[in-house]
Amino acid sequence: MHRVLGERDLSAVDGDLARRLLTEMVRARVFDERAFALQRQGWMSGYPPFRGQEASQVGAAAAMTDDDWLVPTYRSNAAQLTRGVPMADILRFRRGYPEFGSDHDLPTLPQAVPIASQIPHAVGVGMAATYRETDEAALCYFGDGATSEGDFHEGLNFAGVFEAPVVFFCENNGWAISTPESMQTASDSIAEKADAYGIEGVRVDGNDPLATYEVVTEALSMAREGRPVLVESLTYRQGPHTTSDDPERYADRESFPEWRTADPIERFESALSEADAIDEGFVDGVRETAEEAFAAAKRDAETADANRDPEALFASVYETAPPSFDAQRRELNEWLERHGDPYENE
Ligand SMILES: Cc1ncc(C[n+]2csc(CCOP(=O)(O)OP(=O)(O)O)c2C)c(N)n1
Ligand SMILES: [Mg+2]
Repeated sequence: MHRVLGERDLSAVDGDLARRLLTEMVRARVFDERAFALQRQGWMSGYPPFRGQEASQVGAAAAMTDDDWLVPTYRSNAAQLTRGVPMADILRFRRGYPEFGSDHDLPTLPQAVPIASQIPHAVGVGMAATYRETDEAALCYFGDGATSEGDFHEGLNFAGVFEAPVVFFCENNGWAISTPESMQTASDSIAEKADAYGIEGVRVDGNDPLATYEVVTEALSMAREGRPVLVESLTYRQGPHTTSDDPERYADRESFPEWRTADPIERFESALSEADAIDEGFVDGVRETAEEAFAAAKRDAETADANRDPEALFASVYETAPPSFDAQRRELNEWLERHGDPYENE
């Protein structure tokens, strides 16, 4: 298990990096709290909170270079924010807009909702980078539950055979909705599954942002040399699966070790404070700025309501669309003509 906090003298750690990671984690936490509250007010139909997974997501995303591809899931909002995806884009997406409508041109795929479907996509992105002889790599996020899907096995197998520059970043947050990790696999770890595909597997303390940063930095550089890596980031989903879930009915937090369920932001903040790497008001200052940014992003997302274009769903998918895709486009347009825009009368 790779760890930094509590095992290394933090005075040797790069202070700018540590402050950047803490800043991104706090910004992501504010986003998560505010988005959750907006869903409760009916502002969007559902929201999957990532509370507890900030160190895991931010540390890994911060390790990417500007040209690397982020391949996120519905829960990887903190990774997207760290990558530079505007808050308003994520809010618009959750309010029912296709993510393709975004202004940014960062190399990121849209959030995948069908479990593990993004894993073969990430391998395709990696293989394309190899064919084009670029130095790009893909960082693919997915959950512990995704490792039971065929797409996971097919993707890792392909990556191993074709030496694709991909880092498979499995956030093991203890649960796939109500299925505990103990029911997900009979293997001792998810990381060891890498052996079956001839690639490297590593476990990291996912509540330690410096550890996830170090592990993913090294994994991305191995991937660039044609050595894909499976990283298992051990973390914990502190909240419900989504705003429609009631974890009180199944979650037994006590059966997980304390380091796994501990809050990653409190833990990092106190470590940095002890190492004199941050001033007393540091986190409050970041919070305040993030609250303002969120309020502006919400206004932006609401302004976009007037410009909603369902056609945008079909943009950016194929250069030359197959007939089945055009048929889907016609079907949607006919449906809209008959029923109108379901959001229009909100
Ligand atoms: C192919 C597919 N099957 C089932 C679902 C329903 N579903 C949504 S989330 C989820 C659990 C996923 O758990 P995990 O991979 O651990 O990710 P986490 O939600 O914990 O981040 C399931 C089964 C789905 N979205 N896609
Ligand atoms: Mg999970």
